[in-house]
Amino acid sequence: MDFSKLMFSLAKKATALIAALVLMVVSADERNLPAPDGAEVCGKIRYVLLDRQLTSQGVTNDGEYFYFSGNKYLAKAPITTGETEMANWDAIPDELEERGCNHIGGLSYYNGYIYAAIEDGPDYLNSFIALYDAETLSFTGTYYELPHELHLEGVPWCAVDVESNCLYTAEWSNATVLNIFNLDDMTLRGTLPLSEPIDRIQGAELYDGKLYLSCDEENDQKRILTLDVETGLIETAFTRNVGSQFEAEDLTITIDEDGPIIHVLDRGERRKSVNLTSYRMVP
Ligand SMILES: [Ca+2]
Repeated sequence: MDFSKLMFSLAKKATALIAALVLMVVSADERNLPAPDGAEVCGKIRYVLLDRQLTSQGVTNDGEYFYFSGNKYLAKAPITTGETEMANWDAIPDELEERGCNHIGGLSYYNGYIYAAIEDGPDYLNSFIALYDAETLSFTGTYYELPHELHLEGVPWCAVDVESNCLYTAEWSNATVLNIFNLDDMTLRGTLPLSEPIDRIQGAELYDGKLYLSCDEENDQKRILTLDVETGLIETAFTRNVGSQFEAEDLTITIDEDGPIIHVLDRGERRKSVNLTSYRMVP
């Protein structure tokens, strides 16, 4: 083995060792988290070090891969292992960076594309949906500007509805309506009044006629809400009890023979990990 290969192999081993140590610390730190109400935890993946940067904001899936976003990054990991195996470290296109964009938020997969919500915090004057090739994670060249008057605090998430051929967004703070855009050209189809305002929603995905919403409440509950896309009715699906030391981020849903599994990202500032926790709802 030549010297550079030896150094690379040593560096990889050292990184794996550090990751194992960090994982041990964060796992021990989470021992006493309370159980959720209305759901059971059926899996948890912890991401640390570089993987934590890649996975800290958005998540979606195509049945085979999870797709993640960090502030400026995209990554993918097989659902079976959860191990990141491809990344785009410069995912915000130049034309959107020139408009001040610095944050890729929630993701939604459809038909070979990742639909990504991109915004320009802290000004929040420019909100976009950008399309990425799910196979390569590269930007397709297609993006759409969203109306500012419906996104006064940016666009934290988006969710595709295949059946209705549309994409949903909402305001981040105290949203009173759901925004509905035609998927083909992102023109506004309309807005749906909600049965009650929803606050601090960080991510969403559609399952069986309802949007499941990840709510970053400023308490320990971090509920998952449902929004009926026909009626606008808001209900609590289950309560995660994750703790306020985590920031709830995006979610995604997979389906197996026993029904839906809801996978939710949480970003721990103090705990130095991003967790993807999988829940199965119980009656
Ligand atoms: Ca999502």
